[in-house]
Amino acid sequence: MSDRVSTLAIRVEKLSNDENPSLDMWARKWAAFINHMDVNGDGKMDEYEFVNMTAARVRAITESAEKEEEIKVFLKETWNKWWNGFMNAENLKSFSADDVISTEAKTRAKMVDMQHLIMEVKWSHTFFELVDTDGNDCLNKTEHANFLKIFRVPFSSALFSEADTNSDGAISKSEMIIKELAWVIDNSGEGADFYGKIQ
Ligand SMILES: [Ca+2]
Ligand SMILES: [Ca+2]
Ligand SMILES: [Ca+2]
Repeated sequence: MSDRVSTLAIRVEKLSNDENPSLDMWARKWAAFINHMDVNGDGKMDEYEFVNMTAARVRAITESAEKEEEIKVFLKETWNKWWNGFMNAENLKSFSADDVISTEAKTRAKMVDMQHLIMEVKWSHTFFELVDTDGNDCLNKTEHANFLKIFRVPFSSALFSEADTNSDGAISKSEMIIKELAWVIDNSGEGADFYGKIQ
């Protein structure tokens, strides 16, 4: 590589980071999420991985065929209504982290749509209720580990502490919902590790 070319490469890299500091966070969050959900390792999350395999993990944790069916309907609806729209596809089969990263501005704008935010609240609320086995409206470490297992994320005490915003040793429903919303819409590090430690 000539000096001129390598200087240019450094400049381009620097420029892109300076111009859009949020891109890194967005990219890292989505790379981590898709990587966890990509069971067959083809670099994409397909509909079967998102809907059926997630529902199967819910069944394994709750030991309930009824809950598996309920969550399957919810995930299918999410895929059809939101992911088709975000990816601008009528019959979306799969997408990669790069697809979400390259469409950041448009996708981010669609995600702050009020109806989408309502769905996100329902999303975190639904998964919270599924894993709050003792029904005390708080998640202990075992229950939080089960939540993470649904998304194929290994549990760690660090993840639990981050989610437990007020450090009272339990994750309340509002802590859960606020962190999940932050993961979806915030540009800063807030909620960034909600679906596992980002790289
Ligand atoms: Ca895959
Ligand atoms: Ca509980
Ligand atoms: Ca707490």
